[in-house]
Amino acid sequence: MQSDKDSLYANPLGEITTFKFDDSVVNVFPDMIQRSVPGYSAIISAIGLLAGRFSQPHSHCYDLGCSLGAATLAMREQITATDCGIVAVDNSESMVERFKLNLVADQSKASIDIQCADIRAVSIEQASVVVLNFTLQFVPVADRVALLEKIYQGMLPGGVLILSEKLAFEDRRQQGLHVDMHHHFKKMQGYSELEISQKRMALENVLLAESFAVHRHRLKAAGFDSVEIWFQYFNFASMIALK
Ligand code: GEK
Repeated sequence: MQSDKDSLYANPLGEITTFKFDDSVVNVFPDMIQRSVPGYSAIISAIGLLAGRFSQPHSHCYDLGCSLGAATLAMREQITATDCGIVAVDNSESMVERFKLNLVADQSKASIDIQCADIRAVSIEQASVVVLNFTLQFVPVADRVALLEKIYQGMLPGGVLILSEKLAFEDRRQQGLHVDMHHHFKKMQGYSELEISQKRMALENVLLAESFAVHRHRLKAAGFDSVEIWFQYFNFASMIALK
């Protein structure tokens, strides 16, 4: 996907305002997420492969917090089940408008329905695949269990939830190490110390990371009895929860 280079935090900002998924972010988003989330491309490709395996005939696949639709497009390429459509949801109007503008029809079997809505308010029905790719971390902690319960209730037996998140670590040394290594990763991707620290401030209280133990406990409480991490690169991980 084409993208401008992310330089939103390159110059000293007098006041750091809270991070928002607005037009300025949308313009640089593919570059930003690629250079900020270790393993992002590998996760996107694997989401496609998982959708190929888990999508069921006469079902829906959901991409919740779809941004510009990278996971949706990866799923569309791999879904072969009949009457299996993708529902892509994001509450940023800027994201949804750009995704609709970029979306071109192709020969794929799966249809794509893009909705501008809060994922806490959408209904989940007949779901064979549900993707929360770095989205739950932006949902208030108090609302997370209800959202996961709703997803579980709306899923078909044999369905999969793919949950990717920035992780926090209960062990202080592990937390320090992973934060530090992510910082080095971003430097290697060309971000300056100033960009890294201003972005960190903008995300404070917006991106709320939790430990794998907390995620697993909550997923199990929501009904998923089988939960594992299938991918991890420093403090960025992707989990699979099976119904
Ligand atoms: C990808 N999944 O490229 N309802 C709907 N959307 C929301 C909500 C909410 N309550 N909260 C946040 N979002 C994508 C990347 S980005 C991750 C996901 C990142 C949306 C928000 O508008 C943004 O587009 C997305 O979740 C998070 O695979 O930027 O680190």
